[in-house]
Amino acid sequence: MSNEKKQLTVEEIKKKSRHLRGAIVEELANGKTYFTEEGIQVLKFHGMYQQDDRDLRQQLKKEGKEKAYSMMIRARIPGGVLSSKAYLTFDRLSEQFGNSTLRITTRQTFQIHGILKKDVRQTIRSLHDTLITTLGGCGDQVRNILLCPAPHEGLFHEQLRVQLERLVDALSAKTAAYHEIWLDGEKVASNQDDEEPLYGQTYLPRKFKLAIAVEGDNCLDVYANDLGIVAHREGDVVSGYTLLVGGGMGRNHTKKDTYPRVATPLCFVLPDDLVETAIAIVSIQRDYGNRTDRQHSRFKYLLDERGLDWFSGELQHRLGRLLVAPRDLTWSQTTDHLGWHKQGEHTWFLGLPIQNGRIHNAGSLQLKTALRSIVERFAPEIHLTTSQNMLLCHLREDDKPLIESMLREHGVHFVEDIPTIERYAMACPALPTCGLAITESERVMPTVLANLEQVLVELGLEREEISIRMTGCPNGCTRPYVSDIGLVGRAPGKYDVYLGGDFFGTRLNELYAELVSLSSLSVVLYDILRDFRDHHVKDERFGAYCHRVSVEELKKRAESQR
Ligand code: SRM
Ligand code: SF4
Repeated sequence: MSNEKKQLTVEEIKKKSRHLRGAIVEELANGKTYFTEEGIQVLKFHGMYQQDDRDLRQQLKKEGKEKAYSMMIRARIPGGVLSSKAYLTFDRLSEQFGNSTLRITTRQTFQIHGILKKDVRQTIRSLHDTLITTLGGCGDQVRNILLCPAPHEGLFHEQLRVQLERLVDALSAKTAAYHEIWLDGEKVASNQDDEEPLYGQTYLPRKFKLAIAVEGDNCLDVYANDLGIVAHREGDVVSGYTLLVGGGMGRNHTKKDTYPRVATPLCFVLPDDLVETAIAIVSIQRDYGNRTDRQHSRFKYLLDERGLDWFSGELQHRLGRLLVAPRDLTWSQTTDHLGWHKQGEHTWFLGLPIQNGRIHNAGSLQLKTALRSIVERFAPEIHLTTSQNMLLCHLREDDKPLIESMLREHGVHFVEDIPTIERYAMACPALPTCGLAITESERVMPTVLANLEQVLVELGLEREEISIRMTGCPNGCTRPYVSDIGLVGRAPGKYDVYLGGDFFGTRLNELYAELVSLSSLSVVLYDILRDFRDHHVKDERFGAYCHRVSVEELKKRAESQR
């Protein structure tokens, strides 16, 4: 019941907010260290979350003090591409106002944690000066749109970038509230519906995610998106797109009717029809998506409740034409773009592995300092990847040796220096910043990987490409349900283990073991990895092996050995 009340409240807050104005200006001026619940909901649309340091919570409570509030600010960086100037601004702001770290997210953008309420406006202004917005970083609207980050030259990639811009333009919130509140302070007297032609007063029932992948290479987990767009190539041009609908990872341990879902192929569209079709798809979710139960408001539930036939019919009706059948999709790679790659005739890009996307200085690893020096000196364009890594682009061949030595001097690891298991690993921020975390994730991942690496070395499997993803709760922020091994926080210190996913991200994995403690994780995985080593068929990957043998059978085998 209280759930229902809360959900209705979010809808009411949106409606009352006059296109995302709410009382933010007044709250910014009230001298308090935190925003009200109403303010928090509106601020999400502006790209920020109110958080508190969960490491300090108990102690502060004991001392009768207020929580250590701060804001996490998430930018919107379509396709993850930003200028060197913008990078240096993020770097500076994280030092000046944040917790001195920068976090690359699983959706190709940056988050800065730890910004005090009083510094939010200055942070947003500085980002705006380098053409970065935070509007649309979070909230019930279309989120940062993903695009394969490889900076390849050529018409095909150029066409994808243009298409991305068109989608961003068509699907972004148009409210003037962002400018009014954060930038010029001028009130644009408008409360008309035409201020938001697509979203109206209440925006979408929930977040909505899009990604554009290149046929054959699912480097960005296109199946985990509400609307996945797969570009087909003919010669050096885009011949059209296959659209996939209804992907999403979020679930809740206590609500059985919530579940992760991989997107379903829907139709094929010609390049000129893509934007119009995307708008129509988003508008169906806007009009029919569940607005009374936020646990059931994602697009995937609308599709499952009404069926794909209903959805196709409604879409055809809105478009005024029949849908064309989707093309068959085959995936042969999930490139992470790490290492040195030729970009054009005279330029290179370097993909750097960034553990859990966290850019910081810690002991002998002076990653943040190294990147700052390189960006200042060589001004590369920066591309962020969906696996929390970073590409330094447009580098000159002659500069390669110096760049390498600058990175090495600062203890930065190249892809060839890290264990293969680390290369394909991701962990979400979880504690101490995430208000929804049940367990640790990012902070314990290095230990989990070190233990697992020992097992892999012992079994001679250290070169095996296995994707492993950890989260501190079932929401699925690192997309753990489409990886070979998913570790999902279930209770303090305990994780559910999922197996049998697909390295290419096309299939959900299945629950293998529940409530496993951190120290037992590698023990639990040892026997299965050994069986895999001894019995997999040629070229069969770990996830595919678990799927073929079946997770049920693996469980039985484990039980019989107890
Ligand atoms: Fe997420 C909520 C972090 C990608 C599903 N996510 C959160 C919040 C904002 C917690 C909150 O609501 O208070 C987390 C902030 C933690 C912190 O301290 O920074 C958070 N999510 C992240 C990031 C930073 C994880 C990371 O390791 O990079 C990712 C930011 C992406 C971005 O730039 O926009 C992130 N989140 C995802 C993904 C992956 C994706 O989109 O490809 C998912 C699964 C896909 C999906 O949406 O279904 C995801 N996050 C969620 C959910 C579950 C939504 C649902 O349908 O139930 C929540 C909770 C919610 O929305 O109620 C959530
Ligand atoms: Fe927080 Fe859960 Fe997302 Fe991790 S998966 S960042 S714990 S919401």
